[in-house]
Amino acid sequence: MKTIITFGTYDVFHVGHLNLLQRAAALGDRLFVGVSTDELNFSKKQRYPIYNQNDRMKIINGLRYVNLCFEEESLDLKRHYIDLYKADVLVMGDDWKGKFDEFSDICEVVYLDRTPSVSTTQLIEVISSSDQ
Ligand code: C2G
Repeated sequence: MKTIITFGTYDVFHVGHLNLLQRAAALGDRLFVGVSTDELNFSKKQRYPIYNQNDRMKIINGLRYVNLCFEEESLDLKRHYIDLYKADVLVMGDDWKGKFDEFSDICEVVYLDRTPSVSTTQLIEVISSSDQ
């Protein structure tokens, strides 16, 4: 049984997120997803996500590619989560390229190409400007 683990915020869920999760799931037998908490986002960006963590987790949990979804409470706990869930492969989008190579002593680390031309930040800008 090959377990894949990945992490993200998945705010204003879009096709780039789905592509990443679909391709991550295809690398193994089951996919576990750490969804960053609202507090973790606030501490990183000084703002809360548009969708709260319960809704973001509900969306991720509802996807056919995802077998388990858990709260990522701190960016510094990745090693702990990889151990806890006995993950064989850590997958991240290539905006994180090289950032998680330190975990290659306990699992395989794979960076997948991001989907071009779609991002939560850009969606928020488009939606808020069409509001005026
Ligand atoms: N992604 C992608 N293509 C896009 C946008 C995002 O492949 N156009 C991927 C990202 O590379 C990431 C995943 O979708 O692997 C989730 O993206 P974010 O929600 O932006 O995650 P992020 O805030 O970068 O993760 O420990 C990491 C943290 O949880 C933060």
